[in-house]
Amino acid sequence: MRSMIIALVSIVALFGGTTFAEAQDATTEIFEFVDGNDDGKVEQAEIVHHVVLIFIGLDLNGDGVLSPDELVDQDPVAVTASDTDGDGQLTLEEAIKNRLQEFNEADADGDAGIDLDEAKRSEG
Ligand SMILES: [Ca+2]
Ligand SMILES: [Ca+2]
Ligand SMILES: [Ca+2]
Repeated sequence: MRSMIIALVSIVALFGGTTFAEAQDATTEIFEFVDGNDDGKVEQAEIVHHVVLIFIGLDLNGDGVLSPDELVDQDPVAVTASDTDGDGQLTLEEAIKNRLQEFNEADADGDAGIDLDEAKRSEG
């Protein structure tokens, strides 16, 4: 099971051109980056917001689907995990669904937000 913070790391890595290893050393910065309204929690809306932005950025031909050639730079394990219908392509729905699933797994106290403690705990 991949953790929430891995999801956040891959999100930020896409944006910043940071390598995966570099990003993993910076849990707090990543957290603050994704926490768009600075309330100390990452909410579902903030996750969806980032997924949509990333999706648009990756969908080079603008057909609303991420095809294998648009996913070459992504972690293949993450891509496979997100590709629920196994057709080798990612729809926005698949991308969001997978992130929200990770969100729910990381949200230990069920308050619909991931605080920094939960993010760090989900790392292990
Ligand atoms: Ca927030
Ligand atoms: Ca596409
Ligand atoms: Ca698919």
